[in-house]
Formats: sequence, structure tokens, C-alpha cells
Amino acid sequence: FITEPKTAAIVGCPFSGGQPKAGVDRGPIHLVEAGLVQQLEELGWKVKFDGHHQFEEINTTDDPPIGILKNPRLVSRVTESVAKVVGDHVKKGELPVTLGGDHSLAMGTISGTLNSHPDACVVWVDAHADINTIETTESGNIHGMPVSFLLGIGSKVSEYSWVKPLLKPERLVYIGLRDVDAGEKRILRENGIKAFSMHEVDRYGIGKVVEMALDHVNPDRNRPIHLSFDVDALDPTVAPSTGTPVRGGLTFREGHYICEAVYETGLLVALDLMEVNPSLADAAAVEQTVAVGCSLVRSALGETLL
Ligand code: B3U
Ligand code: MN
Ligand code: MN
Repeated sequence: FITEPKTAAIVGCPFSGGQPKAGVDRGPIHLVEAGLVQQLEELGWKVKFDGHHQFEEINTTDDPPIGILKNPRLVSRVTESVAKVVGDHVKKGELPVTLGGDHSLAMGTISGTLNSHPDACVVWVDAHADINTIETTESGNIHGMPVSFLLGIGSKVSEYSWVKPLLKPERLVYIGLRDVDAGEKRILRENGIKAFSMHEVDRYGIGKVVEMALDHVNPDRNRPIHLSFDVDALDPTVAPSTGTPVRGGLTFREGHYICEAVYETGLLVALDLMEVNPSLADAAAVEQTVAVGCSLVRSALGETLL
């Protein structure tokens, strides 16, 4: 699905409107400053990066909550513009690498992927399921909701009518969950959505979990894969600088293994790396988190240990 010469497009999204903590908008700036572009070039990719996306033309001085939803118009307009950018790269056979920013952005990235590849599957790596609906969300933070919008479940908000329900429950799989709201557990159950929580990672080991996850969404290994990686899937000792760390997460190697195994399929068409927040934790922890973020992206783009 990626055309030669293989080209990665860095889609830097300095955006924090899907959650309340400042600083996550600086995640992409730190990842690029750490040398991500050169690192991917060293792996043999042609890399397109012409600055981070500016959302300033998106004017939302007046954005009162819709029901419980916070910053609803801003998040909608930003993610819609991200959907266009990511969709254009995918259409051209380029690999968009979207750097967040908060995970509401995945509403845009996955819409962009599915517009060109309606048969694509999504591997969502996260401590959280991000599948709350308008009815179930307690926080009103849209970064906890993008998956429900993509599936088209829950009540509709006209502001989000651009989001087409292109994602089928059987084309979605989770790895790394450990902080799932009661309402979200019900949604996962009722929609038959496959999820490998940390319990399954402990029971089977990461190798088997990734194999089972891909067997579920991609049994013939012929569907394009969108990998949406929330850095908080990793244990907070590995990736401390993130807005909602949850203990008991993926080890450094488990996180990288997922990326390596997805790369090995040859089916990756889009990658998200989300929720790096350089304003949380001390300088050393920030440096560590940013370095891990870059290294996950390299693994997903073909860096090997040998
Ligand atoms: N499920 C909660 C908490 C949460 C979701 N995603 C993150 N936190 N990062 C919610 O707000 O929907
Ligand atoms: Mn997330
Ligand atoms: Mn998360």
C-alpha cells in the first residue's frame, strides 16, 4: 500500500483541546526536535515534514460545551482538518505519522485512513479504551471518546456529522487496556470488540497477544493496518510524561514489540503517536518519554535489533 520510494509524512499536531491539561500540544515539537525526521531518513525513508500543523485559522473563541462535551467545535474542526491531511497522504501512498497532541486527533487520522482504505483495521494501543459516548462520558473530554465517534455509536452531535461511521467493531482491536470506565466495558461487550488488556499480556505474553490481535482483525494478513499508539499504554516508569499515566503498563520492549510486529506485516498504512506531554514530569523524564516516542516510531517504520 505504500508506494516507492517509500515516503513518510510527519503530521505534527500541536493540539490539546480534547483534554484539560496544558502542554500536550508541545509533544510533536519535542519529538521532531529530538531528531525524528533524520532518524527515519536513516532507516531509508524519504521524509516529508514542512512544519507542524497550525490550527489558528480554526477560530473558536466561542465554544461553549455541547451537553457535557468540552471544546466540541474546536475538536471537531481540528480533527476534520487532520482527516483531510492524513487522507491525502494515504491516497498518495505515503505513510502519515501523526504526532499528538491528544488522542481526540485519532478521530481525524482514522477517518483519513478509512476514506482511502475502507477495509483497513485499527490496532489501538492504550491504557484507556477512548470509547465513551455522549451518554457514558463522565469527564466530557473528547480524547476519551474518538472510537465511539468512528464506530457511530451513541447519540449524534450535529457538529460531528462529518465523521462517517466507517469503522466496524470487528476491524478494531485493543492492546494494553487497564483503565476502562464501566460504561466503556459495557460498550466493548455489547459490540463484541476484541480487547487484550494487561491481564492478557501477562497471561499469554506480548508475542502471542499481537498474533491473536492480528488474527482477529486481519486473519489473512491482507488488510491495511492503522496503528494508533497512545504513549500512556507504556508503564509510567517507561513513559512518565503523559496526562493520564496508569501503573501496570507495557514494558519498553512490549511496546516496541507491537510496533515491530506490525511493521513486519508490511501492511502499515498510518501511524499515530499520541499524548506525549513534555510539561508533565521533570526534564529527565521528559527526555526519556520523548526518546521512547521516537523509538516506537522507528520500530513501526522498520528499525530492527539485528
Ligand atoms: N475514560 C476516561 C479517562 C481517560 C480516557 N482517556 C484518557 N483518560 N487519557 C475519560 O475521560 O473518558
Ligand atoms: Mn488514548
Ligand atoms: Mn490513554
